Amino acid sequence: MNETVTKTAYQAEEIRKQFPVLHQLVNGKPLVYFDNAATSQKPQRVIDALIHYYQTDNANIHRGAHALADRATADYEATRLELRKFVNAEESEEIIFTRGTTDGINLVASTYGRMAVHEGDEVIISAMEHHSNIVPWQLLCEERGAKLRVVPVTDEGELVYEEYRRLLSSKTKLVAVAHVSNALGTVNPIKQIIADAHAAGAKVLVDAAQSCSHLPVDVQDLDLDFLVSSSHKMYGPTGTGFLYGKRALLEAMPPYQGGGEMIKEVSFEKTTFNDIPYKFEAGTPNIGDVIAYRKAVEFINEIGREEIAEHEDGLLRYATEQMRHIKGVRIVGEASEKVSVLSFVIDGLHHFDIGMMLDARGIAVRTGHHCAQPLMHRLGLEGTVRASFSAYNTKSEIDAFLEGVERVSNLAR
Ligand code: 7TS
Repeated sequence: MNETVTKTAYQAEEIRKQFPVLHQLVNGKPLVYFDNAATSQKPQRVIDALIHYYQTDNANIHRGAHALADRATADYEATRLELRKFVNAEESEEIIFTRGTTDGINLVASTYGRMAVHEGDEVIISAMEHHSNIVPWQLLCEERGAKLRVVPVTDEGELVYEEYRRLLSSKTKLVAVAHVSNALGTVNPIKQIIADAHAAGAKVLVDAAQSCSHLPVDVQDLDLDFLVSSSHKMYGPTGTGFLYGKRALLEAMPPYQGGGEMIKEVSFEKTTFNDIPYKFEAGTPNIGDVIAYRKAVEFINEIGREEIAEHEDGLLRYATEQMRHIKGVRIVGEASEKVSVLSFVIDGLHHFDIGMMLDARGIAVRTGHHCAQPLMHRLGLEGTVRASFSAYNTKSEIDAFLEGVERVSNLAR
């Protein structure tokens, strides 16, 4: 018997309809939103969930003895269950809500870091990290008398893998690396990075801020120790995100912040801490945004990450190919594995000016160092123009962008 699998065509136009913000004119032109690596737009269901919470369920969670508190608690915890599935964690207690990626990295640096990193130890990061995956480790290393080691990158924007292997040693306590570079779109070989770190006896934190909404991430398959991400880059609200940590590690770690919710019993003599995940969720959390976050995950799941990745890859390939024909344009970041980010410079023009001229045509991009100054320094640049694509972007938007870039580039010829 022949089984035919029919795949439905990707419906970018249908997906766009779910995003009210996309349907507007900017400077008299239809908005082309290519600043998705900074933050993605939100589908109507996320906005509705936020309004619904404040209109009908607003209450503090885990403590009230009334219907509203029960509903809010159930919805808040439902997001944790959804995220457990999303990253394939073994248990939902391994998902900790944070304010976002930065908060998650600081949490791990302040707790696991202080517990495991001592004088003479080493923490490895890469030269393509976002500042939020550099500075917390720098602070930790300074405090502990430890050394921060940096894996260099090639001109194409890939890790120099042999150098990573060389840096790993029994002194390495932690490797903290981005799954995807926000400035270049490089996808790092995290499975191999994790396996090599484990062989050296080190734990690994993966910064998935730029990958979660584009690529499947399976923490058990990766045997990952810590994963951090932000809701707002995954079609969800700002102000929340999550940390995944292996149960044994989270249980061994000291608390991050002290306060309500994270305790079992408090007396002036001794406080006993709550179980995970609550041990790391001191104080009233960002309830409404966490609740709405589930709708964002649901949106991604409905389309499918493989489908989203394939669509974005098509856009990236098309845009990259066409950009090569535009005089004066130089693409920055030519890694063999990339997702959704096209960084470039134009000879004779400052990136800020390019951004302003594109904005005048309704095209939103980011310009500058992208919070990755050491990477820009390595590449000999002050900054780039970055276009970053998402599930709702279309080929005709790329065409509008290409026309804009060509016009802008012609000004310098
Ligand atoms: N790590 C990476 C790889 C990121 O891209 C970002 C944000 C962060 C960490 C920090 O995330 P936050 O949600 O805690 O701020 N990146 C960007 C960007 O590329 N443009 O604006 C923010």
